[in-house]
Amino acid sequence: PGVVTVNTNPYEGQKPGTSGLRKKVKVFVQENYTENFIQAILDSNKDSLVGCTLVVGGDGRYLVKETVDKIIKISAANGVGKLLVGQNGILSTPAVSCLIRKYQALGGIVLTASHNPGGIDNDFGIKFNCANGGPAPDANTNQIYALTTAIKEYKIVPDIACDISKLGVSNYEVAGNKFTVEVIDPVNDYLAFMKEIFDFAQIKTLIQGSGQRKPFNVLIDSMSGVTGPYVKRIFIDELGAKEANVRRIIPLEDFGGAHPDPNLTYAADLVNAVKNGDYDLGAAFDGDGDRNMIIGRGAFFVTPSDSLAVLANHLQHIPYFQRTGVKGFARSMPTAAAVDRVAAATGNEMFEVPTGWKYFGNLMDAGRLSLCGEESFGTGSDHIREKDGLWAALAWLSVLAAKGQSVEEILKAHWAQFGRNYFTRYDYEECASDPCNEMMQVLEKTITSPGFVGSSHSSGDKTYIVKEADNFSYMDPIDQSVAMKQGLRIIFEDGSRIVLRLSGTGSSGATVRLYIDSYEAKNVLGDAQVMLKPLIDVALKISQLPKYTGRDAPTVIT
Ligand code: VG1
Ligand code: CO
Repeated sequence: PGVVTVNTNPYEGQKPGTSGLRKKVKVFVQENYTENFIQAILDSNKDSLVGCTLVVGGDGRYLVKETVDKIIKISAANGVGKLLVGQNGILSTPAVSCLIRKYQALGGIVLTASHNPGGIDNDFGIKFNCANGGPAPDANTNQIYALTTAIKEYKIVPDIACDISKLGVSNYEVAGNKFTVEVIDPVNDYLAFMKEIFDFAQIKTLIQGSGQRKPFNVLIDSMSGVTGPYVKRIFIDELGAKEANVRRIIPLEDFGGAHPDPNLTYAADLVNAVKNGDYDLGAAFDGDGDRNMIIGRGAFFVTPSDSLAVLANHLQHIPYFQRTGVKGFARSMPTAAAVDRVAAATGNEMFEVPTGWKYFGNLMDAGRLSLCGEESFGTGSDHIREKDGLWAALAWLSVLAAKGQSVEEILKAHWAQFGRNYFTRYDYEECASDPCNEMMQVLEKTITSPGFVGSSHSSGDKTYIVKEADNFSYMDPIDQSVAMKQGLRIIFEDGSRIVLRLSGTGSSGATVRLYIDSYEAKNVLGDAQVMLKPLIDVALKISQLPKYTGRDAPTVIT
């Protein structure tokens, strides 16, 4: 087959956000829109492209298959040596990361808009991951963006027809070079890796019950996202769970019309099922399989910040960490600081990075970070370079098996030992962009003005005195790269924090995220919404959020 060069014009706005380029499907289907972006990704790797291997797959949403086809044709034309493609275009984000590392690929192209709704009227996304398996760092995504603004042509081999529904290897000759597409089982390599990391026999005994212990009844919800086939193989085929222990395990192009985001709002039906049923643990994953929500019996909710801290405190129960040792912990800035207390107690290094998994990669590559997480239902370790929903559920089951306690007992023991960081996040989704940008500008000015540090703010019988306030910036300790303007922070003298930032993953309008974190050493059994009410009031007052957004209530509360 022959290479064709197609003239094209740049599109505005192909700037990757927190995690890749995410837009409405109708944006991606514009003539050459997707082709331009793929060519820019390949051009950003020009020096090592010829003969390289790339991993390609996505979360099963609408447009994944068509886009895989375009990637095959454009890769062939640009000298790529081999593509590893998930069957039917299916690969979870953590599986892509695993495959890139295992097969020493140059990188991977992940087709997902994660937790955003899918289908013809909803979102699609394209993300590039590097050779370490992690999301491309800012320098690389900036370069990709720059290339999209100047693109004049792309190369394609229109005549390659590769059936990605069938496993196997197809070889082509393109301009005298060999080009190979290998369609692989999406689960095999990932499953093999999970079996190295965890003690499957121990988890199976927990789930099936043994002698004096009754079966530990789980309810695992794939939310019609990509984790379905992984959940089936791992939980049913390997760990002996029953069909009744899993839900929504067939990936659907529109996620069944649902919002594949594992939180209390969008996974409310799982929460209700666990609340009203005889379950010891409920877990849900997002569209692309990197997020997780963990709830215990009676739908006892584990905040992702607490989940990170509990796992940090129990890594010795997981075979992988018995082998590698524990090198350090990290969290994103808005994530509650519960894990910091575990780091202090265990003498581990602790890092605070901006929002987005790409900021953890360098620390892992340098051997300084074993476990990290984000408040946005992301937990993971240095086994790969993405957050990993299924890994988190298996990590929890390992801890539960080793401790022989319930989720709630483990949390309560944790709070008794370390105190509790109460945390909540308010999301105001799809607001008008201009007033939100103005709000952030005005607020930044307010909190960085002379006199703001030291000022006191009251609500009810609580008074908070500002100790520090800024727009968070981060210097990577490994390569000294700097990320500026990562979120407005107000830190009070008692350690409580208010954080405000605009989402970088939405596809229309602005989403405002308000994060509240407050520590209590003794009073650990309260209700987070009640405990944090005064701070929330202070945050709404200082930011004037209701005025700027026109909203008197958030879309989602976590
Ligand atoms: C959100 C989360 C962030 C996460 C990112 C990607 O970003 O807040 O913690 O890393 O999504 O997750 P933002 O910019 O919208 O706040 V995923 O599962 O969408 O890849
Ligand atoms: Co995701």
